[in-house]
Amino acid sequence: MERKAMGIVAVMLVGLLINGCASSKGPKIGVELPEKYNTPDGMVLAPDGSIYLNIPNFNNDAHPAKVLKITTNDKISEVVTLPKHPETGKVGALGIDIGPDGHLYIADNQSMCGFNDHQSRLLRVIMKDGKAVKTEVLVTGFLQSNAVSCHGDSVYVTETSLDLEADPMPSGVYRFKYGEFGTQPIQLQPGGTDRHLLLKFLTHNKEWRVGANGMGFDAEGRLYVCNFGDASLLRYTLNSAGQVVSREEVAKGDGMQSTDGLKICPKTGYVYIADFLGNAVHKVCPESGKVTTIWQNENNSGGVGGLLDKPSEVCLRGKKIYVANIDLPFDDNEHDAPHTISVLKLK
Ligand SMILES: [Ca+2]
Ligand SMILES: [Ca+2]
Ligand SMILES: [Ca+2]
Repeated sequence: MERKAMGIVAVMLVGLLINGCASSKGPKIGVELPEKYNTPDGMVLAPDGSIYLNIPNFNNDAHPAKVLKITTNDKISEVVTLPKHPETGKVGALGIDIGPDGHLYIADNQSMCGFNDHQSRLLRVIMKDGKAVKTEVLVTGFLQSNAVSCHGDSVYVTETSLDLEADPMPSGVYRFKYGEFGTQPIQLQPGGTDRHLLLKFLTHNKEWRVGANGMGFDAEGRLYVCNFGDASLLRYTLNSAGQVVSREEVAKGDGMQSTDGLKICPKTGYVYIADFLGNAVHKVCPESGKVTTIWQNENNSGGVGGLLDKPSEVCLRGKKIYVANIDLPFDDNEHDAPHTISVLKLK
């Protein structure tokens, strides 16, 4: 057996040991992506059962950023090629959600492309009869726009840093009402002074200065936000005017090394979280805050056979958890083929 293959077997065994259970519970490859779709990230389940998937292609941006569709039988097709930022020539598509209007709302994180001068944006892909018609710029001036959630009359966007120099580092969530979007993009004021900023919090981790990341609303309309660097999950209760009236730390650490993308099961309220640093997927009980690790395997699995390879996002569909392996070359990880969406079984 070759050394790499032996390493992979060792990693799989570690995965089994951590999980302490049979291999049938482990991840499998749901979708294997060709090189032209080398970096997957944000996902959202559409009303018709397909999943929309952002492909920012950070790892090899010779290939343009795309939105793909994963059909109910796990086949992929292209929805749209995202337009590049006019000044940077890049587009860093991270979070995605679908509005009540059926259009796609997408965060363009320019910081991930190396541009930290408030060039990040919120985009909208206008959809008609399942086809992309055009892409609009709704908001400019984010430092690091990341997750997107459409809820009620507004679209919410996490800003992963409000100030890259500050320590501890502030980050937060912006809120925009659909009615505010006009022919010209909204231009945000920098540094957390803009009136659209709904909430902010601090990240104390000095090594991983990554703040507000994954986000979602539960069936009661409570807002969950991940604080990536502090490996915590926060929950905010909003009043009918949309203002924050309370904040709780639902979970922190307890097996989580970072909290990246999240999705909430609308039936159980359990919060499913991708853990980029831990190379894991966890679920958090909304009542007790208890963290259950659904799957974890060591770094540098390659993603072979469906093993996690720096997961950044999750998406729930039927009895499955889809996991996007962003596979960024950080934290001793190497970007390598295969490029995958892993699938775990949901109990
Ligand atoms: Ca993320
Ligand atoms: Ca890989
Ligand atoms: Ca890798």
